[in-house]
Formats: sequence, C-alpha cells, structure tokens
Amino acid sequence: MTKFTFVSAIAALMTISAVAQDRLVIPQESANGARIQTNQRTVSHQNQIVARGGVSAINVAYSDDFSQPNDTTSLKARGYLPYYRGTGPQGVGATWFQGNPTVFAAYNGAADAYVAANYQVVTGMNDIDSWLVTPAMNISAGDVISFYCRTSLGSQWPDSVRVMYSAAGDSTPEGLTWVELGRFQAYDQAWEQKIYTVAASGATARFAIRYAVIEGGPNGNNSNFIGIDQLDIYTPQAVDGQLYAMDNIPSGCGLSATTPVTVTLKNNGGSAISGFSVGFIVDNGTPVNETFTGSIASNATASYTFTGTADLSAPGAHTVTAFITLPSDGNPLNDTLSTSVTNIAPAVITTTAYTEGFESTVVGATPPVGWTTEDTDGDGANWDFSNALPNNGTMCARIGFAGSAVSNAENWLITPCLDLTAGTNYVLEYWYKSYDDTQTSYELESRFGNAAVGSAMTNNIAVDPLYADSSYHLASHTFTVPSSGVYYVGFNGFGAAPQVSLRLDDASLAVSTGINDNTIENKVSVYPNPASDFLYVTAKLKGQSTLVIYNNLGQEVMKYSYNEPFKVQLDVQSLAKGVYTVKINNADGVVINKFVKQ
Ligand SMILES: [Ca+2]
Ligand SMILES: [Ca+2]
Ligand SMILES: [Ca+2]
Ligand SMILES: [Ca+2]
Repeated sequence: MTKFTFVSAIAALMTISAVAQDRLVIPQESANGARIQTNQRTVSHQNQIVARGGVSAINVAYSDDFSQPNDTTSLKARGYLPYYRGTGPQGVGATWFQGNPTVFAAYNGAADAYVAANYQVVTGMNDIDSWLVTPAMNISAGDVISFYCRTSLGSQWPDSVRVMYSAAGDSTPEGLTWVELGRFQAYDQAWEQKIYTVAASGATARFAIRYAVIEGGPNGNNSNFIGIDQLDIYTPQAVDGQLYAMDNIPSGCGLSATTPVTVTLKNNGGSAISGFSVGFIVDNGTPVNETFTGSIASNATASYTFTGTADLSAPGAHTVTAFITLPSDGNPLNDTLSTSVTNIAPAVITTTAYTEGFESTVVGATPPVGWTTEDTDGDGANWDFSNALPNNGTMCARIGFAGSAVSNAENWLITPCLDLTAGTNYVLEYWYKSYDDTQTSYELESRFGNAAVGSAMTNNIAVDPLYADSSYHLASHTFTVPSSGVYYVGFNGFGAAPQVSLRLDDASLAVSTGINDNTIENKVSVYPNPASDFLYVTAKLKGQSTLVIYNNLGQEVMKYSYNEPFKVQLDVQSLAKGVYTVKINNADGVVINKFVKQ
C-alpha cells in the first residue's frame, strides 16, 4: 500500500510524459537486501571488459544497430511490426520508442540509438505484452538471434522479456506457429548479450521480442524500462572460439610479479569446443601458453584463470594481451583482447616535504589524484573536500558534515603510496580543526599501513587531542616503519555520535632532518612581506608563546599569547606604513622577523 501512495503522489506532482521515463527508485529501498545482491552482481560485471568481438557470420540474415530513428513510424518503415497486446487501454507510452539517453546510453552508436519500451505502455496494474516483430527473412536451422538488452541502473522492478520465433512467418501475435526461444529478466547494470539458436528453418521466418510483464504498469510491481540494441540474426561459423572478456586488473602501487589473469572464453560455433590453446603476454615479454581442458557448449561461456601469472612489478604502464587458438576457427578477428594497467611508482619521501593542501580538489567527494577515502562504517558520512574554512588556499579536507549517528564511526582519508625506508625518522604534520567550539567534533588519528584501505592501517602514529575551540591546530608526529617498502598514511576521522565536522589541511611528510628540525627559526613563518591588509604568522611551537609587533621606534603595537602551535591572521590595516618587527618568545628560543607595512 505504501508503494501505491508513493506512485500516486509522484503522479500528482509531475506531468507524465508520453516519451520514455525512467521509473523513480524509492531511495529507502536502495539500501535493502535486494540492492546488496545487485551490487555484488555489479562487481563481476564491471570487472570485465566486454568486447562484442564481431559477429562471425557466414550468412547475415539481418542486422540493426538502431542508429536509424526508432519511433513507431520509422520502425514500420524498416519492416518491423510493433503490436500493443497489453490488458486494458494503452497508457501514455508508445509500444516501442526511441532510446532515452537520460535513462541510459545505447549499447553502440549515438546515446539514443536503441529501441525502448517502458511501464507506461499500460495503465494501472495491467499486464504488458508489447511485441516487436522483425521483418521476414530466410532462416536455416542452427541460425541464431543475438541482441543486447538492459534496464535502468538500480531498477527495483523485474522487467521480463520473451524471445519468439515463427518459421512460418506469422506476422501478428495471434499467429499459431510462434514458439518461445527463451525468456529473461532485463539486467540493470550493463548491456547484456542475449543469444538464442533456432531449431527449424523457414524461408520467410520472423522473430519477435516481447516486453511481457504480468501486473506491469504504473501501479504494478514488475515493470520499469528496457532497451534493445544491436540485433543480429545470422548463421554462425561451424567453429568459432572467442576471447570474450578479460577481468580488469586495477592500476595501483606495488603491483605483484605474480598477478592473476582471468578471461572469459565463448563458443560462437555450432558445436562444443574443448582442449584448445589459450595464452597471454605482458608487454613484449614471453607468452604464457596453456591448454583449456574443459568443454564449452555452443553459445556458452567459460571463465578461465591462467595457472601462469603476469609480472607487473616494474613501475609504469603495462599491456596484458590474452588470446585463444582454436583449429579451424572461422573467425580470427575475435580471438584477442587486451587490458592496460599501470603500476604507479610510489612517492619517495626525502627531506623536502611531500605536501598536500587539497588545492587540486573541487567541492565534492573526489580526492586528489592517488588519494582515497573510505566510509568504513558505511553510514554515508565520509571525507569530502570543502571550500569553507581551509587552513591555507581555498580548499581543505573535511569529515562528517552530515550523516547518521554511528558510534566510533571510522572514516579514512588515505595518501597515495609512499616509498619509506626502515630506520628513517619521518615527520608527519597536518593542521586540523573542529567546525565550531560548541559541539564535539569527530576525533582524528593517523596511522600507516601497506594498503590503501582502513583495515590495513594497523600501525599507530598518533591520536590527536580534541580541542574545544574552532581554531586550526598543528599535529606534528614522528614515526618509523618496520621495514623498507611501500606504505600509505591514513587519517581516521572517528568518534561517538553525534559529531560536527572536522577539517584537515596542509598535510606534509618529510624525512626528519634531526637538528634542523629543532631550529626554532624553521618553525616560524611570517608572510606576506610587504603586507598591506593582513599578516599571517604560523608557529609550530610547543607550549606557551608570545607574539609582539614593534614599530620602528621600538614601541609595542600588538601583543598576543598562545598555549600551543598557532596560525593566525593579524589585521594590520590600521598600522602606519613602515618597517615592523615581529618577535616571538618561546621556551625553545626567540624568533625575530621583519615586515614592511605598505
Ligand atoms: Ca545502437
Ligand atoms: Ca574466433
Ligand atoms: Ca588547503
Ligand atoms: Ca562514515
């Protein structure tokens, strides 16, 4: 009942167009159990580079990439016969219509170059039965119909499709010789190839694709939106193996010398194939040749992980090319696929600091190149990048502006890979602040680990103190790594709910220079010089400090005290033009700077 209310409310709020509309996904449902299954499916599909690889046709009876207009009139002009056979009166949607790129883009060609059908073809909760009958053609037993189909991303409704064949060439749904070649529910994450083999020949045979949904329609629970693209009807080669897909190998740091290679093999031929050669080659290296010992039925696929592995340990770009070799293969054009992968060279840390002020980011969730974020507790509150309240420049990193209350929520902001050496003292520094001084902010800790995920951040650097104010505070920590290698430093914004946001800016990592680090002059900067409106003073000094500004007569014109490292913006607009002295007193010593007021 809830859903009817929702749909009715939406219908009342918006004018339902007669052209393609994607069905609205109720946001609350996106987090339920069914959606988790969908996400798991996503992984296996998105990891694959699917190449159509070319139809290995001896005799192409029919082919349509739907690059021509696909409205009812244009479909009929090309010999298609669209039929509405839903129950009840037709709704506001056409039976079949031009693809809508705002729902998803075509499998090939222009973004709208596919034919589509949707839930608005009927009214209420009526059954959908929309036929797209092909032109008549000469078909032999063993010929196949192949096309691509999908529904919209995250769709909650099981759009159903049936594939029909009439050897006698029935031209209406009421014909008596239609047989069903197969049926399926449209996949929502990507275009999927559907392929069916015909058993009976026919000189004027026809196929039909049916969008057939029981209790579809705007108030039904089963229909949404489907697309059909790249239709091919042909006689397959007697023998045709295909290197159909290759699992993506993600680029990253420190890629292994023994990286697994997994491919999907496909049999486009008329009979089963077995015991054939497969192989791969990395760049211009030595090919790995193995034998696929299984059997793949006609039109079926099989996954194969090579026993041999790819050596991707050298930094830089690599190309992995996989291939299949089948005797008497009638189509050699689909026997090879390649994937590119980059082994990213880690940043070498020296006495010159590696720095990140987040100035390359824009407002939103995308971190600087090589950085990653992780909403470990999955509450939707995670690090993002903000132009409000940076320490320097215009941008900073931020955690927890919104989100649900999860105790000890973990949220990681992780550096790119770093080349660190055992026995070396590294100095990690960053500035952080709470959003305001009236509420508790997230807490902050820094750790390091050997992978860019929170679970790998097993080495503590420090937990930073939580200040009950809204000023930036400097964190300065020294750490060593247990053995030389590739590491990542992670910043974890965590705490018991509720929290206000925490900001982090001007992170740096450098090899400690020992005694120079203790030179008080290196810990203080005064800029700009000359200054006209504001003077900025940054002092990475522990304990109490006083800052005094004297004019050229030695008179004190400003005086401040601080209890910890500080960064301040001083308004000097009211000072007369001239040379001034900035004197900072701390237990570690005295630092004197001069600046010119313009
Ligand atoms: Ca197309
Ligand atoms: Ca082939
Ligand atoms: Ca910044
Ligand atoms: Ca979170």
